[in-house]
Amino acid sequence: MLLRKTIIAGFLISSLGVGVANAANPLPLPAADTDGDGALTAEEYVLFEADRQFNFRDKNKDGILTKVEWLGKSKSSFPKDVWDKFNADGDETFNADELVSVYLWIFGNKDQNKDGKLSGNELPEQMRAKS
Ligand SMILES: [Ca+2]
Ligand SMILES: [Ca+2]
Ligand SMILES: [Ca+2]
Repeated sequence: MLLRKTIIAGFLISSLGVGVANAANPLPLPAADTDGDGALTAEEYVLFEADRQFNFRDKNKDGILTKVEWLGKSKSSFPKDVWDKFNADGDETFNADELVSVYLWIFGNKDQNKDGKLSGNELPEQMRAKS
């Protein structure tokens, strides 16, 4: 099971790496929903999304997510606000702990009924199961 997850993760990363429309790629819910119950727990969401975003944003693939890489070309103030809020140690990089905090926070915002899971309309649009 662990090996299978590793393979799937590797596949996702390599396929995301060459795409031009990374952020817009439709991501099937099953990729993140590791226990297959149709909902995402905080752990499922954060592990999947933090990993995906890290690989997407680490442009020079040095395994370090710098402030410049995090901010990207976005014109909105959101990435900057997130950076200021979660760069706990005040350096110029987002480490794994900080990134996990970011996505836990985003998870909390998405979990509107506060049941600890994302389901139905709470899921990111591209992760919603087709009905
Ligand atoms: Ca699940
Ligand atoms: Ca980097
Ligand atoms: Ca930091």
